[in-house]
Amino acid sequence: MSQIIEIKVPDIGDYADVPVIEVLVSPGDMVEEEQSLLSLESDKATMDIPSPSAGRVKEIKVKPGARVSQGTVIVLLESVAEAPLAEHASPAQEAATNRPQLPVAQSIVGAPTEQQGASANLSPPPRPALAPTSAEATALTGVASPQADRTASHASPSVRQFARELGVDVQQISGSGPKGRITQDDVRAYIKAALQGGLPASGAVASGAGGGLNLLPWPQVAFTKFGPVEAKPLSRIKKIAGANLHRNWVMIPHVTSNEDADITELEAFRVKLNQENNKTAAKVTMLAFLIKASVAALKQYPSFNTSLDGDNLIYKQYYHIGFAVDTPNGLVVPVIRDADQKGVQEIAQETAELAQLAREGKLKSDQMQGGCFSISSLGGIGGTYFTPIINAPEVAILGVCRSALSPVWDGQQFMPRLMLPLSLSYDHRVIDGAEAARFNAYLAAVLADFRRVTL
Ligand code: CAO
Repeated sequence: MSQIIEIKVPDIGDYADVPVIEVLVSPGDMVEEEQSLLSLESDKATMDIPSPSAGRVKEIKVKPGARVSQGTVIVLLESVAEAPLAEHASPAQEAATNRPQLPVAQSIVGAPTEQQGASANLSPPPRPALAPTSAEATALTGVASPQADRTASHASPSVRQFARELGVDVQQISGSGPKGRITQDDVRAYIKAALQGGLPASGAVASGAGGGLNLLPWPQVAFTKFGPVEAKPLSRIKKIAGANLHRNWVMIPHVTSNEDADITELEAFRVKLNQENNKTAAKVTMLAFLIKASVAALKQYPSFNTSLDGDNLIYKQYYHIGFAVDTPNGLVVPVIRDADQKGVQEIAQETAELAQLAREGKLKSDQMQGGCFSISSLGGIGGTYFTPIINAPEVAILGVCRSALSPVWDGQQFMPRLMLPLSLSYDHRVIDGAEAARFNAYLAAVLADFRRVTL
């Protein structure tokens, strides 16, 4: 005997008028008890509404975009208790049936978040919402995807629809909007990266094939619960630099190799030069020597002066060196063009001018383009070693910290030597560890005896 059941939105806590963002079943579908029927998304949480019993979907009463509250009728279900689901269900339905019904609290580990807090009040417990059904994931990849480790993504219905139209799994996208919300630009950036070969097919993650990051959503913390706070927007430079740094950190397999260069003689020479210089000449800086020494090392080890382009390595025959400048608005990297054709004094003059323009926010975009290799010098500030992030599409970056007098064994005794800590981060897809150690050793040798630059 079959009967028609009106399925209504259950108690969803304090939420009302919550938008339906996805209807997960169609009329005629067989569903099992607890199978998700549709997804709702409030500004705090996403949740799936499960079917209270097994049966066949007779009619769907809501469409994506409709707003529902507790008690709204969403589906008419013909209960067919005796119907053997396995015989009736299509493969897609089976896959959808396999969609895990974990409460969010179970699917997210780590510190509790607002999202978890919100979810915890919901009854029935919300699902790891809005993951595409297994059927969708299968369609994308051809591989059925266990989703027990999937977590909720935040995106508006229009962004979800946009992503669906393009065949993108929003679960794979990191949101850059408020509270980690996924924007249309995030979807576009994801597709762009995927097209450039930087990302795996979206299903590879779900299928456990080893690609992608499959990260938990960003923790949503109500900081005001813990004390007074003030929200300030990130500067434009920070936003742009942050997105670039993030991409570079995630997409490039970094290794950092450290070395100490004995700059005792070089520093004495630098000080002497500055004493001799007339007042109009720019101060000769350690940075200018480092740029010149880096050019010598790039010439000696040309694989450091390359960029990856698919399966090709582009070897550059020019030497444009970028240097990081710390400005009130964030980090920028102006570029000294043709550093191989310039003297240390000229490089010092140019770095000073570019750094000044950077601090005044007056750098033109062409003054930040075309770099082959970058130097990030924290020497004037302090530190010993650090891990600079490679400035893609370059393949290496040199981090420099503060030089310090150290006791160095000369074979007979310890001598006080001025040692400069160097940290070379390199793209391990392009450069091997031994090559990096050789590059560093060569660079240190040039800095120890700057006459080697002429070789
Ligand atoms: N060890 C010891 N002292 C150093 C040094 C080093 N490696 N490098 C510079 N100094 C000293 C200089 O001798 C100078 O001292 P005096 O004022 O007594 O002459 C002082 O530090 C300032 O140095 P500088 O005027 O030569 O400037 P700089 O070349 O060190 O720095 C610039 C220029 C643009 C690199 C710097 O201003 C800057 O912005 N650095 C920060 C870069 C950054 O943020 N990197 C992190 C990016 S994250 O990867």
